[in-house]
Amino acid sequence: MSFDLFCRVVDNFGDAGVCWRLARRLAALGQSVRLWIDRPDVLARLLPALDARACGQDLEGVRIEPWSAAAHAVPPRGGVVIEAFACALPPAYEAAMAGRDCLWINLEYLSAEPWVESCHGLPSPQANGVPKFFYFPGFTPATGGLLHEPGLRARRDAAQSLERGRRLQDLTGLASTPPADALCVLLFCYPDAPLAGLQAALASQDRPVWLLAPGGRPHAALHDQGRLRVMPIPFVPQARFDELLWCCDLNFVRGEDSMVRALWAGAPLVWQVYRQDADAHLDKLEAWLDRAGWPAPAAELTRAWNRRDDAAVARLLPVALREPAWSAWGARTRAWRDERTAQADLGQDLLDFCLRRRQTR
Ligand code: TRH
Repeated sequence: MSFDLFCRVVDNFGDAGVCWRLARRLAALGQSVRLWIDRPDVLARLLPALDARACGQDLEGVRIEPWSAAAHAVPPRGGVVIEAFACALPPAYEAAMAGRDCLWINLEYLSAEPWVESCHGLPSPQANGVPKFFYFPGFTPATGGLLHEPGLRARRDAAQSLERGRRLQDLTGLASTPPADALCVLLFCYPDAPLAGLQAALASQDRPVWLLAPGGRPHAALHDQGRLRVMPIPFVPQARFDELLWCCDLNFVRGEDSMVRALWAGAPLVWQVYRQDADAHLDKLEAWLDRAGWPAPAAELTRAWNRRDDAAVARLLPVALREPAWSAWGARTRAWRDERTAQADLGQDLLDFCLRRRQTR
């Protein structure tokens, strides 16, 4: 099938990151895919081979086009148009869909909330008569699932059989490598995270701690202290982001895409949810924690991290890092990962969904 995937960047890297991952996945499943994006410059941070000023480029089996070119584009006859995160299609393109027998998918943001199951797959009748459906990613078989590429586990296991210091150096260009007994922590968070609390907690550890901060200078609250080393590292291409997670014992991640990838990595993770109006993100966080099933110190730490409570983070992180909480946190993360990877991945599930809709017409 032919897919046209439309993406507008609202903020940060997540919109581009999820759309690019889905586009690649559909292409890997043998589909013909065009990705229309309003901020190729943001995608180029994740995909350095992309020339953000080019008018159309083929990369990894996907045709990447600037949003502006969609005004004159013809929708694929009998194909699928994915409107990511309710981005609103270009009006001329939308008008042309009716005569081209298209299927229209509204791809929603990921949420662990239970209501997602009852909305996934619902039709959304349109004035122009084009069949449109809601498609919700999620954490249960009654949702659209999560993006998960075949062979990921084997790649992770192969990488982790190699010495960690070498892998880190190869990824980041760091001159030195962490001691074998170091706790390696990745820090990918929003600027308002409670970093003073993190600093206090990590500096109090009686073992070496390496805090890896991608993308430029870390916040002034973070500095070498005691056995803590703060290591600024480059922002790595998305294709190698998993490898960075696989190097770390604990991953602080934010938004949707890095959270899912940290789950696949299987090490304990702390998630900072993207803030929304009226604190709607806190409901999302609680629903996610319900499914995560963390031991209490890890769940409380995650809440404190999202409340931006420095004192609580300084108190709770050392508890979560101590036994028996630490082993329980790791075991539960791996169990949750294994449950979720047993489910069909979002790319395959979306393709099957579209094929079924085509057959029932
Ligand atoms: O950048 P984000 O905060 O994006 C957010 C969220 O997706 C949020 O839910 C959404 O509503 C908002 O944008 C508009 O977090 P996210 O989703 O984890 O995306 C980050 C991407 O950056 C992800 O694809 C991983 C990638 N990345 C790299 O490729 N290299 C790196 O070095 C790092 C740190 C991240």
